[in-house]
Amino acid sequence: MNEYYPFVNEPLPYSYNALEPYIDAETMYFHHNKHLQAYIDKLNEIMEQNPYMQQFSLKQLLSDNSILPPQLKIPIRNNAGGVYNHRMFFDGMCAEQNELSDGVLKAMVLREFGSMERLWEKFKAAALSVFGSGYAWLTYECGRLCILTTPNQNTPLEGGFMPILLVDVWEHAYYLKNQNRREDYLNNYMHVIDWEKVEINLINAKPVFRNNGR
Ligand code: MN3
Repeated sequence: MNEYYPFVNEPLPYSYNALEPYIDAETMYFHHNKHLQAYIDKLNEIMEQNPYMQQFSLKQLLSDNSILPPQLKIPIRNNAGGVYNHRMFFDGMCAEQNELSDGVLKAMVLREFGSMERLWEKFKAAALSVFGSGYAWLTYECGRLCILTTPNQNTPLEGGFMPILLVDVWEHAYYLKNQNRREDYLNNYMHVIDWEKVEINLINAKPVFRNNGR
């Protein structure tokens, strides 16, 4: 995926109806083709008007807001966040149910949560606890897995946490199929998590800047 301006909305790695019956084609189409596209268009517009920003990657824009002029801190957080979060969300799902196989991630989950079921319970509880629009995340930081939530399009990157899994709990992610029933959506989402991708994200997790502002 292109990490630098100009950003492009690349096709999903599966068809719009691939995640049915868990997530419907209409939701996937609007989410990818309208919502993510709007964030990409707006981010490109900001970057076009502020050429100095074009040297930074998407992750860099989100990891250290001291590189951003004051008037761009919120627009970049919202729109670069909207691009980063949606790309990771769509990329982290797959049509073929897959279970986490033995490996580095499973070992960490068992050590820190006791079981996959316990991890999921805690992750789901976090996702249900988000007030309004936002995300629940599984992140990696300093050798530990950590579940956290963010409002709006904020990312854990600005806190130095490296995301490996996220779920979008904005209502647009589920309203067409589940209306206000966020828990139904989460129970469906569980079936389309691409655990192989989550493990790859863990293996590749490293700070964007050497000090990461700390
Ligand atoms: Mn969304």
